[in-house]
Amino acid sequence: MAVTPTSAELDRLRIEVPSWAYGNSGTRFRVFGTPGTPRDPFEKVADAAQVHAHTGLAPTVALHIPWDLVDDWGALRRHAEDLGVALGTINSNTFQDDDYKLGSLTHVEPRIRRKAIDHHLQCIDVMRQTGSRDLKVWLADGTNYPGQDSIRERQDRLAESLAEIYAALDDDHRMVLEYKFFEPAFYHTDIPDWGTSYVHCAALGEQAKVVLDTGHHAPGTNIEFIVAQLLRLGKLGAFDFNSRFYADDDLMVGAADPFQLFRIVVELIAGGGYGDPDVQLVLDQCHNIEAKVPGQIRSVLNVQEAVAKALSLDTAALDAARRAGDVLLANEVLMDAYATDVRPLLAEHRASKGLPEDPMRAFLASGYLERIAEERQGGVQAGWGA
Ligand code: AOS
Ligand code: ZN
Ligand code: ZN
Repeated sequence: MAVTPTSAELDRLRIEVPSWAYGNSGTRFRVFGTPGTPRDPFEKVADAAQVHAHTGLAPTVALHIPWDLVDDWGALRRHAEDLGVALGTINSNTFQDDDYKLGSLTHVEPRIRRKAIDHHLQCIDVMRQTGSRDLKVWLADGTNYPGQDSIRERQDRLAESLAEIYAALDDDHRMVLEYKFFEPAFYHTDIPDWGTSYVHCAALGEQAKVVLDTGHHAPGTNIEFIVAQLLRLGKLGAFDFNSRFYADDDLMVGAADPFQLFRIVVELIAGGGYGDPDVQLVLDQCHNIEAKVPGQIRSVLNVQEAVAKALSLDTAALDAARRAGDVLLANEVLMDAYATDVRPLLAEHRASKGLPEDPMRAFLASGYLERIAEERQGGVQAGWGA
């Protein structure tokens, strides 16, 4: 009872990959090195380009300031273009400086807020040089203890700081505001949920949208509901895809719960967000123990599989079952789509585009990993804990 997705439908998938996924990362216990780790942003972009070359799915690379600071943005941009990709979202960072221990855009001291705002203005300047559309703001701001600071005043300061940054955006820029329910703050977080992000985005204006990171909710949260709601409101700006078992695990998307990923994509399609450039799909992952480039290839393929399954949904049959109040049939129609083995279809689709039928095997056979292990010595950490 499933339908077959068309090639044109499959072709609408675009996934942005994060520069930090190619650097070494780890936990607070240990950062394991990987042979061939990039030593600079140019090498990170080169690794990202391998993902696109083998899958045809990842044409842009998200950058992180200051982790990816370079002297010559034009050179990085040309380097990306020469390798067949483009520079994407610019991520700010106000969480790795002693000044930000008690907050950044929400900090009680005007001097620290000024510094955090200026950092975002610097990011906007970088966007002008990289040709990026989106400024992604994720804040570690929050408190650890009841009474530590005024929750309400922090919201007011946040609104004021965001307004100043928003006012500096060019007309073709967007601010995408990410929420996270806890960590590193453990008592309260200043943007803990989609509602708070939405409230600030709505106050800022049309160019501000919410970022939904799939690892940033309490266990058991119905994420597809949030997707449906934000799409209804025209405020879903981007996804950070990853998967989690416990907290913000940043594991490969689709690894922990492929059924949840499918359900999210079903709502994305139903709400008109699939293939809409205004709803940017981005990976936000850290490959702690697996090789980075294959980890990214696996991730984009997992998203592609979820999309192909969701596109296999017989929406006419589902609609009829819903109208008839046939609970069991509606559920069966949905599960039929999920149970569809889309791998042969995707292999055929790739071949028709001149791509390898099995991108993972093709990449592993290409010798790229061996080459970078030889050429690159002393690669860098992704930035976490750096
Ligand atoms: C942090 O938990 C978030 O997921 C952010 O998206 C963060 O900006 C990203 O992980 C890299 O800095
Ligand atoms: Zn994220
Ligand atoms: Zn996160």
